[in-house]
Amino acid sequence: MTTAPRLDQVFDLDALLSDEEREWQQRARAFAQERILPIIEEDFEQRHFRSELVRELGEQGFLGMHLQGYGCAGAGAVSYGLVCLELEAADSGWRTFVSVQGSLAMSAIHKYGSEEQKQRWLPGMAKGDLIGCFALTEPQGGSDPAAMTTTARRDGDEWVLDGAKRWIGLASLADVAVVWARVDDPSGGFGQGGSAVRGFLVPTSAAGFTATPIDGKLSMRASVQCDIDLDAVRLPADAILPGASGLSGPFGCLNEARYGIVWGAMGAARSCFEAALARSTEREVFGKPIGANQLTQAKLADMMLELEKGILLALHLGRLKERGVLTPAQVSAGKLNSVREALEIAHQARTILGGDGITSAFPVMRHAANLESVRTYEGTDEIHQLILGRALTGLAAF
Ligand code: TGC
Repeated sequence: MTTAPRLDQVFDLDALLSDEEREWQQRARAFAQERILPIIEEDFEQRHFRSELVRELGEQGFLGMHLQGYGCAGAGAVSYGLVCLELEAADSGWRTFVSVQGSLAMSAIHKYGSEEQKQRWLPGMAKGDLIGCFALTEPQGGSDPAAMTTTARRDGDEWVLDGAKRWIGLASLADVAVVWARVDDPSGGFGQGGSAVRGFLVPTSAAGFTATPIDGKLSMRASVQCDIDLDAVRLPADAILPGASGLSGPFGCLNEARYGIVWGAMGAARSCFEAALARSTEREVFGKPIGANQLTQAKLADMMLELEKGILLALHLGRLKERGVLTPAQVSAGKLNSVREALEIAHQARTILGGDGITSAFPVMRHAANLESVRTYEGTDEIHQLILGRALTGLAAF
């Protein structure tokens, strides 16, 4: 019997990484294996978010790690992607935490905040002492933020926010919410006239702010997503993010989070593939290991190809991002491909595991269930197909 090459030797990804990138990956892999994997099945079963791990993520340097200054690590895009991959190999919920905190909430403050806002929030968020959330999606749906109904109006020296948000990760645990709201007050100090979507930093202790965890989730059970109610929340004049006006503000942050998913979903896929591969040599049916069957080998080969191609695409996009030339349409291509293929790999892995594949003895159903959320948030498959369709034809179909 010939010795099988290690999975990571087939396309030799390691050879394409720098020492620093490999170090970040190893650090994240060790964290995932030592701190998340031993407890994740129980947390998923019990619907428990283990908040004590947040500061540990900060100590590892993972929170806002792609940002410069303010206590952030200033790492490259590929290093950040590799950390996302390793965390999501354990559970999508923990990669989601790092995405919401770093790519969404911290990125919004870093990109669009005043110096005072950055100093106030970012160092504590990088350490994991403070948690942020990003409130864009509303109850009527997440695909069309332009239909936003949450409003912010000026009342003397204050802003008053009214509205509702849904599916907001971490909101009930957060210290600060980045809330996107429609400002329909030409005299509101912008000199622009008309209405514009603007971002506000809302301390979650503010009167009128309520976050309620959403029950009944069969996916992402080890993380928290919430409804938010904003009932005449009063904020000081300087709560507005000065650097963002219009939907390009929140979309600029979504680009960051979607990029993390391009890598992260491949981590979930890798775990499913590894479980199926190991099982294929251990379990015997019809007097031989199931991996000795041609149909099983065909499945394994196709899973490996999509996994490795997905990782290479993520790496390519990461290199473009580091050069500052990554476009939103390219991010859409990556998000669409990674999550779609990760789900297919999870489903194929389940078939190789047979009936045992539906139990928590293997991580596959948990990953498959989580990936249904990942497929939906940060732009559904259909939204990313339409973004690509527009890029190809020049015609918007939404
Ligand atoms: P349109 O409304 O015409 O454009 C508005 C402005 O935004 C600009 N823009 C972008 N800028 C940067 N990056 C991008 N990816 C951008 N996409 C659009 C655009 O150029 C325009 O700028 P300006 O200066 O001309 O005003 O929007 P559109 O027609 O370009 O886009 C339509 C569509 C459908 C593609 C867009 O609405 C879309 O991407 N929809 C999906 C939104 C989405 O992903 N929602 C899910 C959010 S996930 C979430 O909220 C949960 S957070 C995670 C958690 O808490 O767990």
